Amino acid sequence: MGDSIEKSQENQEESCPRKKQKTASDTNKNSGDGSADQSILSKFQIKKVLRDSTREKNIFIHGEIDDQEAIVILEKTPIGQDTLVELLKDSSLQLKMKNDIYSNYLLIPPAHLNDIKTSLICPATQKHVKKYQVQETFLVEETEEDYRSITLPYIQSQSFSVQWVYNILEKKAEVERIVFEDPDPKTGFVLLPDFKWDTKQLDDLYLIAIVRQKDIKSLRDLRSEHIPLLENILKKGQEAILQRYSVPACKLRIYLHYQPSYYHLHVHFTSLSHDAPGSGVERAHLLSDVILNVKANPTYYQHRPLTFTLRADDNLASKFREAGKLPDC
Ligand code: M7G
Repeated sequence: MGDSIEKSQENQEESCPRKKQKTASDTNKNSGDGSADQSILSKFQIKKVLRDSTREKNIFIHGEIDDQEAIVILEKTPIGQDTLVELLKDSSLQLKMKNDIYSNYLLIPPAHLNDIKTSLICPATQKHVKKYQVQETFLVEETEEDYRSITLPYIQSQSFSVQWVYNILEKKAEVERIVFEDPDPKTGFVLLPDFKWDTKQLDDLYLIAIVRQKDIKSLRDLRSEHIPLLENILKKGQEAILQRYSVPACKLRIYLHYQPSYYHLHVHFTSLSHDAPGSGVERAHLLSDVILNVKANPTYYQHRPLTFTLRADDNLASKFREAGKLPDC
């Protein structure tokens, strides 16, 4: 790990260029040369910092662009091992303190080694603002009956739009980022870098496999008929990542979220060495375990209580509270 993608991908750069993605928003319309995209953040009016982390070196900001709600996420990128020689040689150094054998410096790298991964959601909904705001969370256990009477009606009325998913499946967006696709309508999927990964280094490798079938909302819908689909994603996803990035299956964490944010079945592929958000036991379900569970019991995920976290301000939390499911929270 620590290798740059450019190194392991020298011959594939043509088929997978790292272009900035256009959004459907008028605000982000671009003249074709990317100039509108380049200046878009200068119009961003900051309203509130939703979250920041000195440890993760990121900040989530809520604001407006041309009267449209927007969220900007800034994140310092990891230091790639292959840039070290240049970084140490070509940066300027300012001494901050020295005491005996100990000294602190501020290193100012050349601009191209000092980039900040930047994500923009525009127009953003209130639900996006909530998603990124720091909030108290608590565990909830959802029974089969809770799913039917609380969660399902909630999903049907309030979940995030999955238009971005359809854009990928219909080749209207991120076409050049596709790493692998299987066109089979039943067992097929599209594998591509996740929104959270800038694809510059393998340390934080993060891809998602989006299934072609449109009617599988989440883990809860998985039954024995989906085993060929799940096995196909596991096998071909691993093979494609090995081929493209030279990362073997034993270095990958492959899982589904429950609850997901987007109710169109997708599988997360992250580097085992990357502490990816949402990879904890309260949300991540290993795909290999899911396959075994469904094989052992075809309706395992329909009947089994599932535990996950909810945020205090989440509308789903209010529904569980109203149903008397969160007596102490
Ligand atoms: P999730 O489990 O539904 O929710 O995962 P989470 O976002 O709370 O983890 C959806 C995954 O899709 C996340 O890892 C997102 O970063 C990723 N994602 C979301 N959007 C809107 C996009 C997108 O437009 N393109 C790509 N490539 N990935 C996305």
